[in-house]
Amino acid sequence: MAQQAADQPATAAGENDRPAPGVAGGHRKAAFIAAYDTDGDGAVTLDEYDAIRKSRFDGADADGDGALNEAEYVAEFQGRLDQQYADQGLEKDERYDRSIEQAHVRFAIVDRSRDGSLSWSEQQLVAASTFARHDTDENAIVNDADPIPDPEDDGDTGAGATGDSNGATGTNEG
Ligand SMILES: [Ca+2]
Ligand SMILES: [Ca+2]
Ligand SMILES: [Ca+2]
Repeated sequence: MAQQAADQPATAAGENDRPAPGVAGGHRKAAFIAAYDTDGDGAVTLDEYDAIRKSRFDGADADGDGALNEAEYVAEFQGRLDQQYADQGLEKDERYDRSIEQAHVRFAIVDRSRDGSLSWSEQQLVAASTFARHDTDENAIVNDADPIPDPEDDGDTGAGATGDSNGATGTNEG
């Protein structure tokens, strides 16, 4: 009864390789659905996904040149990070700074042409791989029917499929 939980619910510890609470939540389908299910039917279609991404992309494109430079990209990420910290009543901390650093690193990765500019088509490449990661039954809809290859809940899959380039494809998605 008075047992202390060994695993603290605090978000601050133990997830060093994850960007931040809920940020770009590549691994968690539920978070993905919550973030992109515009019409609230419990499923995320490609249309819903693209629409949100496009408006976010356009919103981040401060100078309106149709692409995101590193500052625009990081600012967009930072805006969402700030919101998450505010929502969770967290103070900015080391983890926050690290998340921002990671956003800079991610920009270098997603800017495939390495011209310092993230075009919408580059962004779409990232989006496609992120969506595909959740849409495990490949029907262009992410919903409860998609088996989760992440042994986080009951671990009956044992797939251990979270090891790929974590964060690298998470980019702007969350
Ligand atoms: Ca939907
Ligand atoms: Ca721009
Ligand atoms: Ca699916």
